[in-house]
Amino acid sequence: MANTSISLSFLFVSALFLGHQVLELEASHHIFETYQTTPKVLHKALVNQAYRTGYHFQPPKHWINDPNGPMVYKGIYHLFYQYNPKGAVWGNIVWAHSTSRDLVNWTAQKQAIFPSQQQADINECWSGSATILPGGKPVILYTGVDSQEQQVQNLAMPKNLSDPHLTEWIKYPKNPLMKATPTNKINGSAFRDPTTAWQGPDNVWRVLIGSRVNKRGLAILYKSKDFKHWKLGEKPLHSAEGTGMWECPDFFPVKTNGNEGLDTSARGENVKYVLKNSLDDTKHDYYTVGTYDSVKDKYIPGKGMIEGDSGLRYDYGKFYASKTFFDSEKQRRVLWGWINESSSVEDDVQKGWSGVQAIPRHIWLDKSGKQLLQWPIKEIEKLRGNQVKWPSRILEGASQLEVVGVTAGQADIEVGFEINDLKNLEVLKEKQYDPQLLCSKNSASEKGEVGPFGFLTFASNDLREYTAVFYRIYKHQNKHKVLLCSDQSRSSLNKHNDKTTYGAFVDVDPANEQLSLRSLIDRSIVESFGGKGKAVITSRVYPTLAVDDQIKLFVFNNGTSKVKISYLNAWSMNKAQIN
Ligand code: DQQ
Repeated sequence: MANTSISLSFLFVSALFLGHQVLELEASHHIFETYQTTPKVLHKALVNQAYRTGYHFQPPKHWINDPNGPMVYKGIYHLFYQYNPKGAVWGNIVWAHSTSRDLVNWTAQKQAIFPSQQQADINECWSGSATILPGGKPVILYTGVDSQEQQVQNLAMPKNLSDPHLTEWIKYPKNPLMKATPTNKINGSAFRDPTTAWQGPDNVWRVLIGSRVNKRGLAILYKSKDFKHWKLGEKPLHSAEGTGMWECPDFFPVKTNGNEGLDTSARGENVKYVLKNSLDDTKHDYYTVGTYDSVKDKYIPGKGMIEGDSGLRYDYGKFYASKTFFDSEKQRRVLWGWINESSSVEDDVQKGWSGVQAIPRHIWLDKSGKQLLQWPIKEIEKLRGNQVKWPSRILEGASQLEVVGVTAGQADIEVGFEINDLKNLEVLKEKQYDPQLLCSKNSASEKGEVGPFGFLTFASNDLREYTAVFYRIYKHQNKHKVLLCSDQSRSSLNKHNDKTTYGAFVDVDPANEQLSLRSLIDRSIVESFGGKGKAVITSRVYPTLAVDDQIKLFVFNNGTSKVKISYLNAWSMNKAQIN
């Protein structure tokens, strides 16, 4: 009997997959052949759907993934992104392009880079980065998939430098510039996503390409004097065993004092380096902070830095294939990342779209030197509309207060929590804990001592649906340990959504400082910034009851101890003009 049910379910699964013609491909995405073209009927009314975000970047329809080549040129911000012009699933990938004056409102431009060169990118045009050459001329290095399905690196240049929107791009006729050969030991199906290039003290350009050898992730180094002839470095800049394929590496200097950004080629005394890799196996972006020897071309992560999934992450929720750029207009480094979907492929096809870009974040080194801080770019605040402000008040144990007066489904909320009594904390006895696991075991509905307290976002009237973002404070090895969770377990009655609960430890001591929590809520997205940007969690949720004007927002405390709200500011967010 047991055997029969196993084989029946096996048959069912195979049929499902064959029905939709799913092909696996070593490029981090599935190909759903049947869905490569969205039926015409679905093209109608895609923009006004309830779940479409109001101020996150997204084209009117179809699939998007990685942000590519972000930069600022003559005062105009450029965002390119991986795009399927034909459907709401991954495939037919080109570089779509939009421009903006403020990183908030965007105008669509024509496709910038699309397959055209047989030996270089005839199959697809994958991720890459922009570099501003001396004299201010931008160029792009990107991965092409050639006629042999090999990943190669190519160069594209703007056609007309006097056009600040850089609408037309021409490809270097001698592409590809870097490729796998019988002698260089590079695996042409694991060789992609060039970084922004930087110049060393010898004025030679360097660039990194993501790769792997078996389970070891690699950042392959190439060097060039003229940006056209590239030579493979003697060794990768860095590698780490057990991390798998490194996609979309990003390597940049950060100041050890202050939140100003640095040009990617900057060097100096008060500078550390960040290496970020996107792990194809787990779809997480992790980073280390370390030092870079620009003569030996070696990156060394700082003491205690952990490589891989359990290391530091930009975001502990849905956020992948990210990329930073130096914003020379505002002297800051800005981070872009792709928020991948939690809906099923069938739902994506129905909606007619999939994926958005996270709100760009200002990113800099914390004064501890041990981690980065992130904060939504200041410009997003110009979308703030109606404001609600609470005087300081006590949030009793087992209570919840509704935040009335803002559009709960499209809002920006920030609260400061003070905890005066830290005597009765729950104790964590093991040496180490996985924060995500801890959050899934102790969801928002599990009563605690100090916490869970935080927000119930996308809450339905009857609280059958909500996405809870909350803190819970523990004692661990005689220290206070602050856990930030985003609990999706009750986010939707739709069984087909990914409702993984996320978690992160936040390096703050509630005995000495307030615990701040800011969430950007946008129709199906919650981006939450804990500890003033020390830990960030992004969630994508598709409620069935908490939709449009049925969405409610609460501040809640499900712990025994009371918590003081020292401030609460919330705003309704206006819609941005996007594409
Ligand atoms: N997406 C691109 C690749 C990259 C992956 C293809 C990461 O270049 O490695 O769309 O999401």
